[in-house]
Amino acid sequence: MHTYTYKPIKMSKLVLWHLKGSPPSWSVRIMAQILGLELELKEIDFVAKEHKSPEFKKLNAMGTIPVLQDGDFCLAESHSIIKYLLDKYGNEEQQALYPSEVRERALVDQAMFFDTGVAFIRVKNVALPIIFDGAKEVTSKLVESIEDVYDIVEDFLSRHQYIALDRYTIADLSVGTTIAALNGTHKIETKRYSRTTAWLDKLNEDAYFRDIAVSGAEILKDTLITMLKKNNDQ
Ligand SMILES: N[C@@H](CCC(=O)N[C@@H](CS)C(=O)NCC(=O)O)C(=O)O
Repeated sequence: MHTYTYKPIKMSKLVLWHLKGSPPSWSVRIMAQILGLELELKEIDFVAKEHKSPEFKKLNAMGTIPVLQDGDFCLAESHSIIKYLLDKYGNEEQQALYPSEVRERALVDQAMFFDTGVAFIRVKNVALPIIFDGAKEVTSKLVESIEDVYDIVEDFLSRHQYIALDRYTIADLSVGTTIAALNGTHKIETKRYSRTTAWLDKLNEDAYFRDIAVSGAEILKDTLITMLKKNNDQ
């Protein structure tokens, strides 16, 4: 008689340090939903600067969120985290979200780096001075910098149906969450940015995007409005 050894699939608990009002955290959570992964969410106290504490910096010296812990493996930076989750846990069909064909991948990377190096910086330039430095308004210069991002997104979308290619990729996830956040700060003019509006509507058809990014953008917007009011009352 044969004896079989039962070998469970090895999967460590995935922990995500996040914040409900943080766009890069939304993109990681949506990616996890797409892949059917359960995340143990640990929310940090952003206003109390928990992300700059020595304890947190042991996880991520950059002092930014999100941070993923997969067993003893720790990774910061949402774009790296999304790629890691897809590489490690995505099935063959899901791998198409980050294509292997050289030029397709380059276009996805272009949009991902645009997100991390340009678009998301504009969210930070608006939010951090309001949260930490008592800023009393979103200046016209900041509004211009947001419209500059909308112009770039509109241009990307004039070349392809989605942000990088003619199909949905991980870049839509990253840029989409950033644009959802910016839209909460400075509303996208439908007529001027018709392609961006239509693309965001398409992203919103997805329940995961709606549940996490749209509700997260409301939380971020409410936080900023409350802080602006407080800064102006002082
Ligand atoms: N490119 C990074 C940006 C992460 C980031 O800046 N997160 C914000 C919160 S939404 C943060 O931690 N800000 C604190 C800081 O920049 O000091 C990513 O995609 O993970």
